[in-house]
Amino acid sequence: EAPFRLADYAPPAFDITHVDLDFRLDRTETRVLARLSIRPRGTATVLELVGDELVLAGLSLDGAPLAADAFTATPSLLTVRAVPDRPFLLEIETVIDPSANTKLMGLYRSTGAYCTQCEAEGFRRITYFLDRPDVLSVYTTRIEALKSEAPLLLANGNPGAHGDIPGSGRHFAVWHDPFPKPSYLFALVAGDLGAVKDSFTTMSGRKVDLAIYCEHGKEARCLYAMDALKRSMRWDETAFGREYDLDVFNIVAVSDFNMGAMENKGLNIFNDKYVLADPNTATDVDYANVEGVIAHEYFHNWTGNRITCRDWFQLCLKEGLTVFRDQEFSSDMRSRAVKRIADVRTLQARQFPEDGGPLAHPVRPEIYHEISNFYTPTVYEKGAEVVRMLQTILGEDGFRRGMDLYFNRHDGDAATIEDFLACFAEATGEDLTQFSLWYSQAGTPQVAARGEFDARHRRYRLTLAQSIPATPGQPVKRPMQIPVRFGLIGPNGEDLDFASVSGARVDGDVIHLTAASQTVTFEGVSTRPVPSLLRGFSAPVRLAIDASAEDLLFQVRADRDPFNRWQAAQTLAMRSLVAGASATAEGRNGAAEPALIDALGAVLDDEKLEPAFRAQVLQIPSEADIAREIGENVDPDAVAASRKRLRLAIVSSLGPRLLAVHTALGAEQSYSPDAGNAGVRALRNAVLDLMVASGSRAAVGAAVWQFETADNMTDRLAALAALCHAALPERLSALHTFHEAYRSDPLVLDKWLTLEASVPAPETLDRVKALLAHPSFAASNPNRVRALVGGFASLNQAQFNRADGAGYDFVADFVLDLDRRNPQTAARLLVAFRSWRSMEPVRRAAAEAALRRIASAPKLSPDTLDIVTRTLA
Ligand code: HT7
Ligand code: ZN
Repeated sequence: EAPFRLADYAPPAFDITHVDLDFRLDRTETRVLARLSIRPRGTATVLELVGDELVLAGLSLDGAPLAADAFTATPSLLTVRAVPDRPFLLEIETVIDPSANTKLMGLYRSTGAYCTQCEAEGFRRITYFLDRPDVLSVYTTRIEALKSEAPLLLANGNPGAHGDIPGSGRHFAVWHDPFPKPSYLFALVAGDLGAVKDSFTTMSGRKVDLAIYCEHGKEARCLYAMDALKRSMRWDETAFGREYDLDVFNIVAVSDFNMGAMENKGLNIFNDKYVLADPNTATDVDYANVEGVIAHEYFHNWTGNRITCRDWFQLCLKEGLTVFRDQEFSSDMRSRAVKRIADVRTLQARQFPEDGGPLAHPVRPEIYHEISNFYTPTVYEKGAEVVRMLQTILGEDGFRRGMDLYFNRHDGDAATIEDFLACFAEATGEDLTQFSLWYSQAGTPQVAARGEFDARHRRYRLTLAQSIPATPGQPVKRPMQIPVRFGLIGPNGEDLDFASVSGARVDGDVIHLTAASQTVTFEGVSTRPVPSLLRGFSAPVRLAIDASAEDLLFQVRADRDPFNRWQAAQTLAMRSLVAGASATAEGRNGAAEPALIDALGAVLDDEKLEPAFRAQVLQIPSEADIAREIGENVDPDAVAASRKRLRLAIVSSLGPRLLAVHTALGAEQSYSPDAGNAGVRALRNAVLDLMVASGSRAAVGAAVWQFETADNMTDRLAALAALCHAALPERLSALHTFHEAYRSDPLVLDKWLTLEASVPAPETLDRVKALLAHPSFAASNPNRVRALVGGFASLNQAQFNRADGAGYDFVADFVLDLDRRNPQTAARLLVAFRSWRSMEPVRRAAAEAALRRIASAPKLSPDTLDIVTRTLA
């Protein structure tokens, strides 16, 4: 199939101003009557509407059935010849089978209900349409269903008429959405669901009815999500001046969902994992995720729905911006520093490997084969970083002025990145030409920094050089505008003043690096500074700086930027870990860097620091982080050994202090998911994890005791995870107990599946294979698949990357099997292979063989074919 290219964009030849949908729901034979009010934009006389696995049951134009020679219909295309050159009404009847829809795109059944997923190209599985985001229509939806089966009938917009259909046992409801929207935002839900209801009064005094629907019996687990929704609605008013616009806002939680959630206008549909939370079943991280995803989908109402994307190349216009907005929301709700560290960890763990591997693509891609493979960390997380840089460059006020102009100017539009940037340029006078390269150049820039202090002239010179690696289709890169937030730290920990600066534009504490190399000269610097660069991670780059261990330790103790305190500790740890991995590979024993132990000890003991921050510092880089840093010829066994050894060294040096912190934090008040309370648990559990890793009997006993007596899922799971991560025999009965306790709660069992899959032991692969046949696993459910197979491939580095290739073969076989039923989820699993070229030769060959086997399999879906082809390229 030919790819889609941004350069080929052409506006649609027709508008569809109104869409009137009539659904007669049936589990296997749902009839959809679509009345489309179509208006030609130009002179085209042939109308082509796309479909996907559709069956056409009727077609008429302006009330008259079309003759057989006036159209052709295949499951994927309806062509109507000789349409009028004036507005006309096309009526299309299609028949679909929701129960057979295992792709979970279009209309399908989950949680005993009918539900839909239309982004990106699911609407074409409901009716033939101009299924592209620049066709905006006003929708009216009538739903008819058996009342006993589906007492609840929901669609986008505001509720209209509803009633019984006498003598049939059926009823109907009509919904009208006055805001023109693209088809990907269409949604319908029908079923028998429980609900929690509330209301919200907007800043202009309008009352909005709120409801969250879920499986009966789980209503109490929706209360936190409801609270998060109301806080999100208020926050968007205060932070961005954005008010909600319909009379109702509904959320439905379903258990079969390909992604996290979907922002359908007025009717968000969620993976239940991001709605349901109570202390016994959800961890603190789950609570934070629920809050973040509820906010994210709600914020899409303005950034995505009121202003949508012109085409799918512009996906980051709504996703990067909305991730930025949800990150800001969570920062305001919780600790800003800790949230930033968590977000950067995610970016580095997910986006950096993508940007450095065969699947690298620009934040705004310019070519794609299968759009559903572009819901990536680059589009989302790097997209958010680009918006954050814009804010750093323009300042908070300038950024807000640009956003206001964007909302005012483009409300109701299907917009582009150019439209977006033009608003900021106009509102602030800033030239964003060079900045816009962040949208078109893939690859993580490397910034090398070198400082030189001239005591005699009280001068500090900082040389910054950027280089951007080649990525697929982009061999050569141009220098970008990189905002480097900085401070020059003096001996007492305060930032030093300077009299003047030259060599780069410097606004306050931001250096604008714009050339390949620039030397910034600070005059009037009283003493040798320790440079603190990229504060708050002001740009998504890799910083290479030849800082001494002493300077890094000083930064951990004294930097006034908490992010860089954390970063300095990570850098110290990473140096030890990388050195340790090469030592292991060469048959030597590496030693822990003493400065690292000092740094961790200093943070551990510093009670002025928030516990959640101290917990982040204690979490040294993961095996995947270390492998990424090593970059080539990686031996995952050596990496695992190095990490294990360093953790043992930390415990052997800091043991009594770790124990003291654990004991001091022990007496906790009753469970509350708020950030402060969660932070205490995070620190205590980070300490426990380290102590258990040492294998000390007392620590293992403490973990078992915590597992057995905890009154909340966070502490219970953390104790179990510590036993699993250390592959201790005590894990076996604890895992069994855990499964027995939660056997009827699939979301909790996902945690169990992931822990089973993450045990770093050779027998894990056989256990994972056996679990595929366990009654608690279902290959039809994406959450179960991601928990077990995804958990194995992404969290168990040494076992997935086994030297005998059995880990690769297992995942490849699973992907091939799943691909026949749910190609999107299969393709996403396959992404686990993205760093195969960085492995040592034996593993590299085994991974390549598994990938080639997939590539040559017959009847691969376009999704999996696209990922495997690019991964091998
Ligand atoms: N905008 C949503 C995207 C989405 C999606 C994409 C492809 C296949 C299934 C999907 N479900 C949801 C998610 C978001 O809010 O970013
Ligand atoms: Zn989104």
